[in-house]
Amino acid sequence: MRTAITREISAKMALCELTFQDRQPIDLELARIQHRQYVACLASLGCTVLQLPEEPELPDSVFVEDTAIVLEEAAVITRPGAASRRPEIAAIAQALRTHRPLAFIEPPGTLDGGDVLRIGRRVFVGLSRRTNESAILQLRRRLAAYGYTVVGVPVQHCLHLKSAVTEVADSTLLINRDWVDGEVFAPARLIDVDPAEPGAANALRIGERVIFPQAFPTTRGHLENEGIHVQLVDVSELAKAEGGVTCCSLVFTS
Ligand code: CIR
Repeated sequence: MRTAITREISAKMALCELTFQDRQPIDLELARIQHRQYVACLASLGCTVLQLPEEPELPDSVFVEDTAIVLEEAAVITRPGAASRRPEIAAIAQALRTHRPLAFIEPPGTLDGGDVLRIGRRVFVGLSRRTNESAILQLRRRLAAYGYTVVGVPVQHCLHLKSAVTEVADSTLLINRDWVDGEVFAPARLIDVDPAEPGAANALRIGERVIFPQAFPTTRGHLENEGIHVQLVDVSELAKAEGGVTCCSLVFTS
């Protein structure tokens, strides 16, 4: 059984944090429709969706991935790198409390869940604008008890590690090697994004399928040529807030 925690879009999403993109008008109504379709997609792939209510005052609160790392043994509540996002964690900790024992990233650590890519017992953590060495050290100490190795990975030109690389099948990664070095993930098989679609590495694996944005048809072809089953979603409005498909849910086995 898989559970997916999601949260409804904030009425103030237009005031979201932006780092690598210019601000563009966001059609809130369309964003909400797209988000409902994303949630329906999760449900159609067998997830039990736990949709949290809107947090009207927290513009980025739909991007729940950044607030926690959920492993089988425990959940680590993050301390997001953008101060505006720190109030997002309270409701997430509340929602996760009944599913996992909780641990917390403490100051001066900052960490966004979008920087965390778990592959088996290895946990790769992007050293990004949002995530720092202190948080990586804290995570390493916490997760060593459960037998995980935590590896810091420099990323460039993108917001998070998972903007640059995600897992699309067992030991198979979709990657933009201009943004992250592929060698640290050896021996994983690497599928490259199309050079004309640099933002295409963010895919959300649910079992044997991958939720993937409609906006990247050539990379979609690369995935399908490698035997990956793709479930398309239109997330154009969420993308204007610098969000992708992984960031709108926290998926874990229950
Ligand atoms: C932010 O800058 O924090 C949000 N506007 C976007 C967060 C996207 N999160 C993710 O990809 N994990």
